[in-house]
Amino acid sequence: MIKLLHTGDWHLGRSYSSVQAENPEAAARYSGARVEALRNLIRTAGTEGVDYIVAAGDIFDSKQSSKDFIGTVCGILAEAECPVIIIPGNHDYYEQNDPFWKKVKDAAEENTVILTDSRPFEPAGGNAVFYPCICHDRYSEGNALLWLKEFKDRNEEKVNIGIAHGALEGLSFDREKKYYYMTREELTACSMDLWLLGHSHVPYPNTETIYGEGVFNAGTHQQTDMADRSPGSAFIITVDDDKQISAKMVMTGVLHFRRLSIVIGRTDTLTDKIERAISGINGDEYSLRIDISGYASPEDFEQRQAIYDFFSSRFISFEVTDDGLKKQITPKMIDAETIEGTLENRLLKKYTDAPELLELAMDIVESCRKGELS
Ligand SMILES: [Mn+2]
Repeated sequence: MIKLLHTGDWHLGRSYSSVQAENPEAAARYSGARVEALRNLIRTAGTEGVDYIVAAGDIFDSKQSSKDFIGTVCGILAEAECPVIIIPGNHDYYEQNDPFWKKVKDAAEENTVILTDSRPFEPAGGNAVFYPCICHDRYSEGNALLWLKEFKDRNEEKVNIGIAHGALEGLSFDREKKYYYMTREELTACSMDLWLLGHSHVPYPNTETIYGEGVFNAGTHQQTDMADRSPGSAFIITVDDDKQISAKMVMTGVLHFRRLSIVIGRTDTLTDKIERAISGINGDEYSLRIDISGYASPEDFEQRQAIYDFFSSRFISFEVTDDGLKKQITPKMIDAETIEGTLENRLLKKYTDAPELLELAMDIVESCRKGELS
């Protein structure tokens, strides 16, 4: 039996430059979270007692990382009680005599195995053989599986595990097929017992019923940004002596991004409605984007920025989009626009419970006055 932790897409050193200008504090937290989540992951591997940690590429966000930062990362990996097996991805791809990866290899401790050649790696005393498929560029229309398809010398006594980085058919959005695109058919053709992939930040599979197929995409260990729907996780995968596969997901992320959408009704106050939507969400760990629509009271509508600002300090980041929020039309406003007791005044007041109809009715009244209605 072997038990391993499958991870990838750490994107360490990601600078969040687009957040930097607006909110430098948040940018620093996002960058730091990727490192913190890695510490978390190493601890989890220890608790689970895995035989290996396998990271399927995009360890570093770019090949610009400083020597100091590389040292920090290698120090964290050295804390693991088992071998950490790493392959480059398309962000940190491997070139011939690569100076960046040389720096990483120099800084790495003994337990860290950096595979940069497409050839089998058989850890001594273990029950597994790893077959890394290496990215040599940022983009590639062909994937890196070719050598393995042609490879004849599999070790049938052991568990054969393929490791690759690229877009998996049906999971990654790669319409132009330029990110080492891999079909399931191609993976199957390599006759591996298990495939450990990286690239898409979303983990796959997401249900226990398909774990047995043996194709996994790790997903990122720390949710990347608002556009990323992944939970920040890793897989603990067990292959028993009959090569039966079982797996579970473990959570490793330390920060989260969440989108909420709320609709303000006629009797709601903006503050209460937001308060209710965010209740139970720990602001120290969350960046929120709230989409607000509906009808706010005139007071709330005028004060809305101050209301948002009041909440904003409670979260790492708090963004609001309220293009769909409108100012409610009140009886007072109807009386200001029309003469009390007239037909139009009475008509409009009939709709005060239905802001959408009232808005329409108001438009009609205005159009009639201007003689625009035809
Ligand atoms: Mn990638």
